[in-house]
Amino acid sequence: MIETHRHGPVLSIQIANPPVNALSEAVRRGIHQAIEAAQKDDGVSAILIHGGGRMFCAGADITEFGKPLAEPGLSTVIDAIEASAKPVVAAIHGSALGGGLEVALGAHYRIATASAKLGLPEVALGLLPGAGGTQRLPRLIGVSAALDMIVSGTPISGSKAQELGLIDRIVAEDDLLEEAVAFAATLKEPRTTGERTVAFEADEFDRFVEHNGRKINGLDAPRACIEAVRAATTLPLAAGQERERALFHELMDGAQSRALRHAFFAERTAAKIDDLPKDVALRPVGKVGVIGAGTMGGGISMNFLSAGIPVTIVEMAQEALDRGTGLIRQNYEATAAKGRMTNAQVEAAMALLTPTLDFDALADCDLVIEAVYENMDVKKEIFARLDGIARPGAILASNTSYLSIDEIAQATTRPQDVLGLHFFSPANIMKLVEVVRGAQTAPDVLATGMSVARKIGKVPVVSGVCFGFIGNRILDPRLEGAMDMLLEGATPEQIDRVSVAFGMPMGPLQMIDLAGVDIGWHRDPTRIESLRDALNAVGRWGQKAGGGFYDYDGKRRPSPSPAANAIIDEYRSRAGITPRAISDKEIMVRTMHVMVNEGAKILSEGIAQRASDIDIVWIYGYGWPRHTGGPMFWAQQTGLSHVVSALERHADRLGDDFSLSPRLVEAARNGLTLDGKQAG
Ligand code: 3H9
Repeated sequence: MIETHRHGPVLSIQIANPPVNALSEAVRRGIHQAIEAAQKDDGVSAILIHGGGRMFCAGADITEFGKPLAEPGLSTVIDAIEASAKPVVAAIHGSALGGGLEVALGAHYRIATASAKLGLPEVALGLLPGAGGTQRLPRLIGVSAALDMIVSGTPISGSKAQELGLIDRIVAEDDLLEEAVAFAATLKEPRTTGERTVAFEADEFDRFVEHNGRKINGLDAPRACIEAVRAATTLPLAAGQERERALFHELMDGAQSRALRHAFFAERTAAKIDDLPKDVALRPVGKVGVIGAGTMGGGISMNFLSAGIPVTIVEMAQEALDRGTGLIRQNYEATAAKGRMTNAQVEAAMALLTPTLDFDALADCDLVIEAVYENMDVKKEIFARLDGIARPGAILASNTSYLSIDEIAQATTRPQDVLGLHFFSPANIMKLVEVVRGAQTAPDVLATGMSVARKIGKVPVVSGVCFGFIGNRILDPRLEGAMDMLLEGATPEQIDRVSVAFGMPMGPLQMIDLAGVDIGWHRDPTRIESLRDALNAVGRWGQKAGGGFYDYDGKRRPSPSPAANAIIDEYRSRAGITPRAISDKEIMVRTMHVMVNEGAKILSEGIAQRASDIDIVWIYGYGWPRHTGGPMFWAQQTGLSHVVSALERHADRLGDDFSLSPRLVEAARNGLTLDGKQAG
């Protein structure tokens, strides 16, 4: 776990714990012993700490969290580094994250490559840097810069770190070790960060909170991070660290951190397909075709262009093609205007795009993604045509949100090459891709679908075939519950408020307004068979039309709509329903608990591989609050028996189609998880 070498008077300590050099027990012990031994070795004048493999160190070993701590703790190790009578240099390449950066902060000098990533991402796990990071970082770079790094959790580059005073020298990666040894050999004295005091302005904390209030509202960890940094300004190191430790343990025991740690591992587990051999060879994807230059097709194309993969985009009419291409450019230019892309990068991305009306231009693509509107006949026709021209071995994907990949695959002579790649809107931004596995999808096609999605920066989750796959299948009972409650007497604001208070970015009705009330509408204003029909008939199609369940101003901000409420009232009385008061509790059950029930059904049908995959779908595709861990984790934490009894209590209002999932009931009764394991 630790390798030590002598380079003349310099002792190098290499962390060798692949893949990420996490600071597990053996690593901590190894560093500690090496530092102690070096103190007694007269031949050693300085010490160098660096990481083997692709990075310095990704921090504490997260798999050890929740277990009793084995000595020495990380703080003990880092305090020993700082207390070393011989100068200690940290040489950083790749990433120095969390406890990894804290080790470097304990060192007396820091050298890094320009592209190294230095960060304290603990906040993303619902924690704070618990091994001195909140105390030493502000002593080095000041309060505001330290708060930025600690509260956002976003890493900075080596170059930026040098500007801030966190890094002493920048060195090319190939020369890192050699230069660090040479530098260490010149050092005479240690230089301890802990002895410094923090310079800050009286209103720095208030300004930070004011500026970041919205982002950190309702979250435990950012608040604790700020409090810990504040302690650094008033207390000496040891006392500050004590405060930091107390806050760290409070967070670690809290529900939010448990949920965020679950989400971290859930995301990585989602990449694994249980019944696929690990060594399945991937198909090469060097060129991508996209059919349809609408909002979805354009957004999907952008992901590939941004990753440097050429895209041929096909439309039926020149006007639609021009509009789609124009929108792609406009999106890129907006990103450049915000400083998140250079103009040269915009041009480089656009240069990879080939817009065409010629379907045959897809002949040399390795992957073709169909992104036209949801109509099975249209999709079948496209796939049959594609079958005639795509090169053998090309992967044929549909971006359908609901329709059967198996039926689409049957329109080709090569169903083994067909799968679903379901992107979420806006497709250039939302990170989720449901990779839909048809009955005949070949293992290498599935594995390539997952790999390509990751290559373009997405979080892929495998789904089996069912109406709506994982995400939309679970969405349906949620939307149905919301619509039914409107008819029974709740207002849109009341229903949505419950979801927003829970932490969702918007409620179910705001979501319908965003997606378009008219999605799937028959377009006959005289045929009014549902509340949606009633709104559509008068042009209340949602945000894009300035009104749906809500009214929207020019900035698309919602306000309660007297017009919509009148339509709801009228529809209700026509349906002969007497309005009643509906409690927030009932809204919770009919918009949230019903999702859990549907999720359990999906699990027993084998549509989702595991409960945590469903969590990832909802966190990345629909904005489910990450700090609750996703719907299935949340249900487990709430208590499955509580979920079951709440659903049972409201069963007579959940519609004739509702049934309790036997898997859910059984798990609740036997104290199991939704994956059928013993609940811990
Ligand atoms: C901390 O440091 C607390 C301290 O302040 C105080 C303590 C007292 N531990 O992401 P990848 C695994 S909190 C254990 O696919 P990449 C990961 O699960 C920590 N395991 O690779 C995966 O396993 P598997 C603060 C870890 O190249 C494998 O390594 N640090 C850890 O895309 C590869 O990971 C963080 O929050 C860990 N710390 O990304 C950093 N990290 O193959 C968390 C990773 O079995 N890590 N694994 O699925 C990351 O952000 C990314 O992993 C990293 C590499 C950017 C490093």
